[in-house]
Amino acid sequence: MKHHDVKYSPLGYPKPSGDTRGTVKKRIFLISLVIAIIFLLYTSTNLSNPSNPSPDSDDLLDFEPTTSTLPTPLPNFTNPIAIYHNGTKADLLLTEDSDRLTKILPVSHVFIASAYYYPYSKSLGRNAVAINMVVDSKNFLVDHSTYNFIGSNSTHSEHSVAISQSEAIKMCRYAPVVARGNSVDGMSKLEMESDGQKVQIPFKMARYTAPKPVIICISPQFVAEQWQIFLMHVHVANRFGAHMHIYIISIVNAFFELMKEYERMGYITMEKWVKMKIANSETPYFEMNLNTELRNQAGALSDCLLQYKEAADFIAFFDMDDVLVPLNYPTYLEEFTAEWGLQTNATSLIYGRREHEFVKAERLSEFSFHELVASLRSSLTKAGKSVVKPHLHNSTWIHASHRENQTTRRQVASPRLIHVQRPVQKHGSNEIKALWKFDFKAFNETIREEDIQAIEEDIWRVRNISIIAEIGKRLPSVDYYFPIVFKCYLDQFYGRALTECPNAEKCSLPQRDDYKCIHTDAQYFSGPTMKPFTYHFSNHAVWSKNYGCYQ
Ligand SMILES: *[C@@H]1O[C@H](CO)[C@@H](O)[C@H](O)[C@H]1NC(C)=O
Ligand SMILES: *[C@@H]1O[C@H](CO)[C@@H](O)[C@H](O)[C@H]1NC(C)=O
Ligand SMILES: *[C@@H]1O[C@H](CO)[C@@H](O)[C@H](O)[C@H]1NC(C)=O
Ligand SMILES: *[C@@H]1O[C@H](CO)[C@@H](O)[C@H](O)[C@H]1NC(C)=O
Ligand SMILES: *[C@@H]1O[C@H](CO)[C@@H](O)[C@H](O)[C@H]1NC(C)=O
Ligand SMILES: *[C@@H]1O[C@H](CO)[C@@H](O)[C@H](O)[C@H]1NC(C)=O
Ligand SMILES: *[C@@H]1O[C@H](CO)[C@@H](O)[C@H](O)[C@H]1NC(C)=O
Ligand SMILES: CC(=O)N[C@H]1CO[C@H](CO)[C@@H](O)[C@@H]1O
Repeated sequence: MKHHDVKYSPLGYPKPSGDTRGTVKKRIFLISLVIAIIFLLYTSTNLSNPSNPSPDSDDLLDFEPTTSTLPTPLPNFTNPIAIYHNGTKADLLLTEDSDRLTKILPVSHVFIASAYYYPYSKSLGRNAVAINMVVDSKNFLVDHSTYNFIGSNSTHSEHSVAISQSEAIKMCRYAPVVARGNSVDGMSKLEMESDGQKVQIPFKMARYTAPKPVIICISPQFVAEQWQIFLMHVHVANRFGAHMHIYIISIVNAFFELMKEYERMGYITMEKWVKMKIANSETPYFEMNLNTELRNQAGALSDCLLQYKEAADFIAFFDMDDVLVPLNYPTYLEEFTAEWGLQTNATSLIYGRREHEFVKAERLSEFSFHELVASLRSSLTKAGKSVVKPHLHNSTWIHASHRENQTTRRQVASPRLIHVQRPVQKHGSNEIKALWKFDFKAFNETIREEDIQAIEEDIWRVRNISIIAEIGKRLPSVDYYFPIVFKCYLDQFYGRALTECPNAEKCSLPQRDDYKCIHTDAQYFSGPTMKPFTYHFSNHAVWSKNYGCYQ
C-alpha cells in the first residue's frame, strides 16, 4: 500500500486536502491514538456463554484474582514444560534489526487474538468460524494462505480449511489476518492443526443481538486519561443511537471507574485488549508487540467487526476522539441508511475528519457541553474513518479495509468527523500546541442547539448520580501521559516515511505513585511447535491493578 512510501498516515487512500504547505507535521496521523489509542491482543474471557456478556456481571469477578502464575494448560493442551524458561527462552528471541523484515524462520509464529463461532452467518454461512490473529508475514506468503482447523461437537469432529485475508503493512513483520471457514453444528471445541499436530484454542459465540443497531468500535486505549473526550463522545453517541464498544489496554484508575459506570448504564461495553506474549517457544521468533502495527489496532477493529457481524446494522470504526454528529437525520441509523440509499453498491461510507481543538473542563463538576462546543475550532480535513454494513466485510484496518475495492467506498462530503485530538488545558503548559501546529479557524460542523441541550441535560443527569460525582473528584485535571506519548510518536514516526514498524512499544512511560492505571493481563499459552504455523494465545483476561501504566 502506498502509505509506506509517503509520510506515515495509516490511510489506505492518502488524499489529504488543504495540505499544500506540506509541513510534515500536518500529515501526522494518528493523534487520535495519542488520546484514543490502540492495541493489543485480546482474549476470550468467557468460553461458556460469551455471546451475552452482561455489562455488569464481569466487573469484579474478572479482576485479577491473584498474582499471575504460569498458565494452566487447557485440556488436551500440549505444553512442553521441559523447555519452559520462565516465560521465554531468551536465546530464541531475535532482535537483529537488519533481520526483522527478511529473516526466514523454521516456523511461522501466530498469535490468536480471538475466534468466533457463528451457528449461522449471513455472509459466512452455517457453522462458520472466524479466527482473528497476527501472523508472521515475512516467513512465507501471508496473502491467501490457508489454516487448518478441527471443529468438534459431542459426536462429530470435522477437519476444515480456513481461507484468510491480511491487513498487512510492509514495515511490520507480523500482519493482522482474519481466516474463516465452516465446521460442525453446535461446535463445542476448536483446534488449530498444522501437519498432523494440533492445539485447542478458546473461542466465543458471535453476538446475535446488539444493544443498538449502530455500534461504534473504539480503537484500543492505553494510558488513557482524556476523560473529557470520552464524555463528549459517549453522550453524543447515545444521543444519536449508537453503542460504543471500547477496547482498553490501560487507563488511569478513576477514568476506569467512570467508564465502568457508563457500562453499567448501558452506554458502552468495555473490552479487554491484552498484550501479545509468546509463553514459550522451541524455535526463534521476533517479539510480537514490537513488530506489529500500533498494538494491532486493526486486529481490535476486526474483532469488533466479527463480534457484531450478525448483530449490528452498521459498525463505525472510530477513535475515541473521532466524534460524528449526524447532519440530516436525528439518528445514525437513519443517516447511514440514507447515505447508503444514494449509492446502493457502496461497501463502506468514509467520513473525512477535521482536526479540532477545544478547551477542556478541569473537573467533572464544571464540565459543560455548551462550553465545550463553544470552544471547538476547526482546521484542515484529513482522510477519514469508515462505517460499514458488517456482512460486506470480513476484516478491517485502521481506516478502512485494505481488502475493499476502493471504487465502492462512498466518500461522504458532510458531515465530517469532529476529530478532537487537540484538547487544550485551561491551565498547564499545552506544549503540544507548539510542537504540532494547526491553523484553527471557526468551528465548521453542525450541532443543533436542541441536541446540545439534550446532551447537556443527560450529562447533568449522570453527574448527579452520587457515585459518579464522587469518581469525578478523582479524575485527573491535568495532562500527564498525553504529551509524553504524543512526543514519542512525533519522534518516532509521525509525519515521515516509515523506517520501522510504527507503534509505541519503545516509548518510555514513567510511573508515578500518585497516578495509577488499570491494565489488562491474561494467562498466556503456547501450543507445541508445529509447522508451518505455531500458535500462541491468551485466555482469562483480567483487569489488573498491578501491571502499571504501560501500553
Ligand atoms: C521470572 O520472571 C519474573 C517476572 O518477569 C522475574 O521476577 C523472575 O526473577 C524470573 N525468574 C527467573 C528464574 O528468571
Ligand atoms: C467473507 O467471507 C465469506 C465466506 O468465506 C465470503 O463468501 C465473502 O465473499 C467474504 N467477503 C469479503 C468482502 O471478502
Ligand atoms: C455434530 O455435528 C454434525 C455435523 O454438523 C451434526 O450432524 C450433528 O447433529 C452434531 N451433533 C450434535 C450433538 O450437535
Ligand atoms: C456504484 O454506484 C455508483 C453510483 O451509483 C456508480 O457510479 C458506480 O459505477 C457503481 N460502481 C460499480 C462497481 O458498480
Ligand atoms: C474494483 O471494481 C471495479 C468495478 O467493478 C473493477 O473494474 C476493478 O477491477 C476492481 N478493482 C479491484 C482491485 O478489484
Ligand atoms: C466550512 O467548510 C466549508 C466546506 O469545506 C467551506 O466551504 C466553508 O468556507 C467553511 N466555513 C468556514 C467558516 O470555515
Ligand atoms: C441535579 O441535581 C441538582 C441538585 O442536586 C438539581 O437541582 C438538578 O435538577 C439535578 N439535575 C438533573 C438533570 O437531575
Ligand atoms: C486428542 C486427545 O488427546 N484427546 C484426549 C483429550 O482428553 C480427553 C479426556 O481428558 C481424552 O479422552 C482424549 O483422548
